[in-house]
Amino acid sequence: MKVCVLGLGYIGLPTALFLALSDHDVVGFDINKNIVDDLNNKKVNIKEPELDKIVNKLIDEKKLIGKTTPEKADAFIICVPTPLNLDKTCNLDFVLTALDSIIPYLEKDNLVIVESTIPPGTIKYFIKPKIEQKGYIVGENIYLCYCPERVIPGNIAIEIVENNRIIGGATIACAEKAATLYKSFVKGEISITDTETAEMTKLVENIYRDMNIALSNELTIICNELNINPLKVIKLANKHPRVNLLNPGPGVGGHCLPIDPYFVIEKAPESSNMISISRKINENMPHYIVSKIKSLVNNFENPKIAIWGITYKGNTDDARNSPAIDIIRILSKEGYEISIYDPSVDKSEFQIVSKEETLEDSDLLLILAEHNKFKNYDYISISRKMRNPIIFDTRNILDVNDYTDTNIKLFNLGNIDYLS
Ligand code: SAJ
Repeated sequence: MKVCVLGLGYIGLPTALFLALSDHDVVGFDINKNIVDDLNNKKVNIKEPELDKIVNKLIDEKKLIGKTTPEKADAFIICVPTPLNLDKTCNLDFVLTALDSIIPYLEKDNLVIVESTIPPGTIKYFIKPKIEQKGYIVGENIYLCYCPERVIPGNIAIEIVENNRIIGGATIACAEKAATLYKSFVKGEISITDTETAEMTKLVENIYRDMNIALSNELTIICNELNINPLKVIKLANKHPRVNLLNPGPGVGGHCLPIDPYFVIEKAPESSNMISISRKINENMPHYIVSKIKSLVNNFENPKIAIWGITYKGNTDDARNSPAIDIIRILSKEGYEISIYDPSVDKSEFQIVSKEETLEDSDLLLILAEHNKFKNYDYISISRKMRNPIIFDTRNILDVNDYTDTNIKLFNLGNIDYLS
């Protein structure tokens, strides 16, 4: 097939690459000329293992080309962002603009697929009518589907092939046509359903995760109040064969978990109780962390805080909606002297300095992302470079037992209200 992938970001670019690897002719379209030029110059501008190896070959073999205008194709796959509006409803502008941009090129029997995360009903009430306005009949002479992705950043090259996928078709014929395309590169199970079920399922997956983390975060606050170590409680509870609590942390970031729950809340605000409360708990975690930081440094005059890791989780360069950014903003607003180190981030709105520079005259080392690199450092020699050797490891990457007989005072979310 000839496939036009719209949006060359974290999802669109790998999708374009793996379709081209499976012998389809792929046009990667993006409104950003720099991204298109990068692709044509064989440059992958997202930090994702394995992709740069693939892109060279595909561009050389002319199986993949980047363009700033769409063109005629057999299938169109929309992979553009769906951010939150200020009122926390879904902003469909990018999806609808992408759709408008392909409508002049649509031909009979084309397949149109949306992969962007969208509220339930979007395909039925927004996308389908726009296509049918042009005289097509969905399911008869044009095929329309919602096919959400499930890949985790950092492991996309493997998960895009191996994960199970859902295909929501406007009709069964639509879903079957899309299934044929996805089967060309997906090894996971492909389940066919209707568009609204697929839209809701995608959201439920991330809501489940957000609520699970919220429960761990709330238990952390409660246990610390009761002088019980929450990390020990969670570890022991997870030994039950049917319990799987996720890790508490400084908050929930990225472009999925902090956003997707609101796409359900906007459709059923009166009934979305647990979903809303979970969001509030996770959104409050940066404030909880700051309150604990204050109790650690407030005895010092002009305390200096070394912040390590600003990404939304470990081993990514992505700082979108990172709780670390919230923590940095709160600390800066309150006048704390901070300096920031993150070995995986090249560009940031904040000044990033070397790890040595952050440690100089510091009173607290605050770890906010679980980069593997951080796990292998020698914290005994690191602590010697600090003015006060206090570490607050919000990601539980260091083992408290390794530091009991050292000069380091190591706190994590398990012992922040007392030293265990
Ligand atoms: N987090 C915790 N505790 C945990 C796990 C995560 O605090 O135990 C935090 C992370 O630090 C991060 C946030 O939650 O700030 C989200 O991280 P994540 O690893 O759960 O998810 P993402 O956003 O990187 O990717 C998710 C994935 N969803 C699921 O695993 C259900 C991915 O599969 C989805 O494709 C992706 O969202 C998406 O695009 O929807």
